[in-house]
Amino acid sequence: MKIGITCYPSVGGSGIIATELGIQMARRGHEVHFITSNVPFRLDANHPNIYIHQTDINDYSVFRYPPYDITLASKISEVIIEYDLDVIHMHYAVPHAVCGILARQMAKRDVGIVTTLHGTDITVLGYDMSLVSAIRFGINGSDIVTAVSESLKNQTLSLIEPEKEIQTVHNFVDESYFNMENRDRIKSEMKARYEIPQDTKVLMHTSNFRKIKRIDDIVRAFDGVHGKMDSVLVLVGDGPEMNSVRQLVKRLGLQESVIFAGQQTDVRKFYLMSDIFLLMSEKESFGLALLEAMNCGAVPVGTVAGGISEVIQHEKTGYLVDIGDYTGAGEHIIKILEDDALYNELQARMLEDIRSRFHSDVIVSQYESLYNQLIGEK
Ligand code: GMT
Repeated sequence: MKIGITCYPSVGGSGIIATELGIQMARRGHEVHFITSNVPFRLDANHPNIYIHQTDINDYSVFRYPPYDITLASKISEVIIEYDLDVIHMHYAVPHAVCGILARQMAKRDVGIVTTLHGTDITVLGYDMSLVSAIRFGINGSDIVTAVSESLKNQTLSLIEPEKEIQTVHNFVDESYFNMENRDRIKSEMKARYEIPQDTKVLMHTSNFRKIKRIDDIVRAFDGVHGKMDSVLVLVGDGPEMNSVRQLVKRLGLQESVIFAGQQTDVRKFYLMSDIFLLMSEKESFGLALLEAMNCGAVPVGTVAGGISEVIQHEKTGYLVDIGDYTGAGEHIIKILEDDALYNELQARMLEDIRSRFHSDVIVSQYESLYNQLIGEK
């Protein structure tokens, strides 16, 4: 099969899933064309069967805004024709599904369009009335639409009211990279690097520090834990809330115990160092970082928001609390960290659960059969 993929190439989970899916499809022998504004993060150039087509978004002085969507649609249409693509997979309803539909019209080719909804395109943009028609158009005009969780699917149906059926295809983890190999050694090296005593417990969070991530709640949950046990909080990433998080850490007198590690290219080492991974978001369609951290051995504590409760099975593979319940989160963490037997049971069950529900082979095969279904219909 010849597959085109368009996504936001930045650090976010949607770009990571799109990239990893492309790599896995290429490994299965398909020809994969990334059509993006930049080389996707986590895509190194050495994959046979992978082609990268970069769009140059020119900033002409006559335009107030550079025409990203039109330029991209034009590039996708060129690649459809030049490489005779069978399927294009668009990640995000707006703008990418809309670009895909436009590209197919420009190319005048019978290329199938699969669109995957990742969250922000629905849970944030879906409330913007100026975009609802475009989102609905992108969904209805695609041949197959998937959402990364049941929760996102249901939110899309009620907010956007599309005519198209939406199928849930969960995200997956790249287990060849995010796994527990050398956990003890790397944990000890990382602790030495950050001057954390070897017996100190490590809590961790990583994200793009947007308001919806409620990182203040993570700091407050940590405050509760730190008062009772020897622990540090490691925050990886950067974003708009960074200053206010730093101020809260100062106000609570936690400067010595909170490590701001900033943006990192190798987040795996941080997962391996961590005992607990926290995700306290108020909106979260899935929470890919949870899967990555869990497969590296960190036990998760999260809120019930969106798809988080599809990833964590409460009391079986981690713990869930209501949005804003940092006290409850802190109490769960203390309980887990004080009881080695409970910790080990949770860890074993979560690894087993990821293997059965979120294994890359299982999910990549689901996408592959969707592509095949479209080709069969041509
Ligand atoms: O979480 C973010 O802010 C990044 C965003 C993105 O578009 O990359 O992530 C979304 O897609 C990920 C991959 O499907 C999901 O794991 C995240 O939960 C989702 N983010 C939100 O719904 C806020």
